[in-house]
Amino acid sequence: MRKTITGTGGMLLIQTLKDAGVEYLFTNPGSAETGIFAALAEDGDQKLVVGKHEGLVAAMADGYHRLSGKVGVVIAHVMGGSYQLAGQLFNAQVAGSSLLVVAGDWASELQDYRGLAPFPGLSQAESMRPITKEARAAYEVHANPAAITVATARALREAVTPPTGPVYLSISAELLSREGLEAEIGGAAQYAIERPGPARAQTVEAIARRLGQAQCPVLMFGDDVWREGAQAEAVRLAEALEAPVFASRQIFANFPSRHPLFCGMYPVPKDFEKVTGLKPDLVFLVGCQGVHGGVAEPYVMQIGPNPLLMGRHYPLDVAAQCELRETLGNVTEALTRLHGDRAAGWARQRGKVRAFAKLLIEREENLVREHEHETVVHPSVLEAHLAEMLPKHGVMVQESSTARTALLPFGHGGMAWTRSGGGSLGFGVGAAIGAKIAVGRDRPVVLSLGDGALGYSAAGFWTMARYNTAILTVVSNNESYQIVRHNWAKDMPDAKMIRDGKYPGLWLSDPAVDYVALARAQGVEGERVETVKELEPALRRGLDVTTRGNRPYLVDVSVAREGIGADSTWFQDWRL
Ligand SMILES: Cc1ncc(C[n+]2csc(CCOP(=O)(O)OP(=O)(O)O)c2C)c(N)n1
Ligand SMILES: [Mg+2]
Repeated sequence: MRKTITGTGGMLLIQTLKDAGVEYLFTNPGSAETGIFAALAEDGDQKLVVGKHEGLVAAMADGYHRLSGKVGVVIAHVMGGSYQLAGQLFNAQVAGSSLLVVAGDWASELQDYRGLAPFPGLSQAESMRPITKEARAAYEVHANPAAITVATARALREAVTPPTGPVYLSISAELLSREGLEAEIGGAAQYAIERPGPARAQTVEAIARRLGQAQCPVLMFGDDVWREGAQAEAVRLAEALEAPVFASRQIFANFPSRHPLFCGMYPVPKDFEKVTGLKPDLVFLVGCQGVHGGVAEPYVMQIGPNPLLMGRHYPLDVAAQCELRETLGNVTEALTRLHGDRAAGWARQRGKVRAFAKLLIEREENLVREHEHETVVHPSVLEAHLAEMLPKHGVMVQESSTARTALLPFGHGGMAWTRSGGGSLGFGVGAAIGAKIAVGRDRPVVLSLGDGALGYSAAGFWTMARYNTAILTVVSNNESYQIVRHNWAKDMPDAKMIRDGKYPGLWLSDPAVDYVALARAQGVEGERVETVKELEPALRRGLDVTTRGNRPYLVDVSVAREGIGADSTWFQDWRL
């Protein structure tokens, strides 16, 4: 129903958000948004979640969106604050997260520069545009109050329409606090556009025919499989085909990581052919944002609701923009219909695929056995403990580059899992808070992050304590930016720094950071683990405090450094 509303610009905005069902506002406030906060003080229906850095705030909204499916709404500050938010908005853009960022705007025709506002000649919305959905979804409202409600409804709709992504909305600070404005809002406008339907019958047939003819079809399930809740259908297709499933860089566990057909990361490794005797001759990408790197298989099919990144650097033989649940169901059904007896033989013909998947797990289990009696916690030993102890109905937010996870049961039937997407560090703490707000008290949330990653969002424990988001934080503390050391050695194996074990900028100790004290100073209790013996009791306490006690807790685990340069504690030692 349409209705006319009156009040300040801030009230019009808050009313529109409320009308759209927005419950939480993630924020770091400033004085260009006076009108918004004045409106909130009068209304008070929506829950504010305050973060002490904009990066945290954006990550909170993103974590909330990912686990709730709802739009994460951020009230941010003008240019200076918005730029501080940019690293995490970048992650949201890559991930395709539905976020709405609203900021006050000090642009004025009389005075073209004001502190914190964009430099003369630039506009705030334009400055944020490259990190919005498709690098185009940044809007501004300057003069017309009626546009506040229209632009907000439009931004919410943009954020959830495929390709989904973050939208930025700049609203004149003066309009936000001006009194006596009038605008229309209304349910009749609706906030969503109906999504694409299932693929056409002839496309389904073409896909099923080729899948059935392939000697070894490779399946890849992307994040739209998770978003559309098509994980069960993905499993059924893989099982009907007895086909190997690989993952590309993705932000959700779209296929169960402990399923006997899950074969690890794409591209298909060389030893796959050796172990299975099968040569992959077709790849079927389902709901993926494309592939990172090359595509080796000679035949490529891709389906999903978002065509933006389909076939950008590889050919497409069959491709369709469509929803996934019903389409996958239809493909599976067509397989048996079209291939009859042949279909029954696939399990035998590709029986070794399960052997390959099993080999990956066995390798990991052997690593655990090799290290379980050492005093220092090896990453594989931490992994094995987490795999055994974490409840299956929980959620893991991961921001740890070299922590191991092959043994953890993520995906359909196991834990929900998410990671940043864009790789811009500073995601973890905020995202875990948002995720916990989304899933509520009954589902445990575990944040697994590196010591390096933690440094980018170290002010977030205060938010955890303030709103009592009972998250178990597990730090893989190797006192270094370990993955960067590994990457440098891969990129320049003959460089002097690699030969001498001198890695500038990667050693994070000297002085060591006391992460337990860091959390405690902000209201979150925790403990440090230095030996394998202490690990299990500490994790048990952590799980107990967070689940039964409903309070956040941190376990800072000192883990062994691995790989090249593991012994190097060198740093450029100069001081004033
Ligand atoms: C915002 C940002 N700055 C810098 C980097 C580069 N970078 C990638 S991984 C990494 C180190 C991560 O260290 P840690 O979280 O301790 O994980 P580890 O590799 O030690 O397991 C850095 C600095 C980045 N990805 N994002
Ligand atoms: Mg580290």
